[in-house]
Amino acid sequence: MENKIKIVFATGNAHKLHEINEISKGSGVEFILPPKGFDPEENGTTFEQNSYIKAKEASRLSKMISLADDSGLCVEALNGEPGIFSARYAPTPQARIDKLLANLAESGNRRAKFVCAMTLVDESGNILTQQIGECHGKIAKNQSGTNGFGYDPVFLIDGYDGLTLADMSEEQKNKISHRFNALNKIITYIQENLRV
Ligand code: ITT
Repeated sequence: MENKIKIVFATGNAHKLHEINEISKGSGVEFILPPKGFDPEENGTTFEQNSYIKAKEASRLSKMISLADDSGLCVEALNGEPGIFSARYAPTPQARIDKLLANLAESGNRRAKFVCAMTLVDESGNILTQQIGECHGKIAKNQSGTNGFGYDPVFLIDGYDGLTLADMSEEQKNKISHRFNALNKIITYIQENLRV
């Protein structure tokens, strides 16, 4: 029986937890939800700061090694918006997509990237490592696909022939996403330093 290391994943977003447990399958690491009462104020000004705030709060509550993911969509023609405000851009996932498409309606430049900043802290909240993952593409004119979450139905990833992330299977997305790129580096750190 594999002896897994358990790490708290500091999130209230079940989609993220599902994706990171899929990406890390077979690595010897299992991510679990934070204790009840986890509700940090994300008042940082960068993805890195907000991921640290979340990881630190999870370790304070759990007294365990904790990882957080702060992520979002940065659109060139909107000066990087919605960025760290991606989850708060409008009240519902569909309203956020509608607002994004409306704000880009007149723009000839639809380039965008997803960014994921991950911070791993020890049981006392000290930073062990911080890693960034990105994936690049552009915003579709119309939404397509039902997989994934958030802005996936309007994100056309470079090199995948007009497919949005929501058109792709979960397995495909999890091999190329910003979250995959950040988590891979975190897993390597854990395997090299925390004796999985
Ligand atoms: P936690 O803070 O509790 O982890 P959250 O959803 O509020 O959950 P963030 O503050 O990091 O997380 O905001 C991330 C938002 O960025 C997310 O709600 C989506 O709108 C968007 N996003 C991030 N990763 C995404 C992905 O893989 N696909 C689509 N949208 C994504």
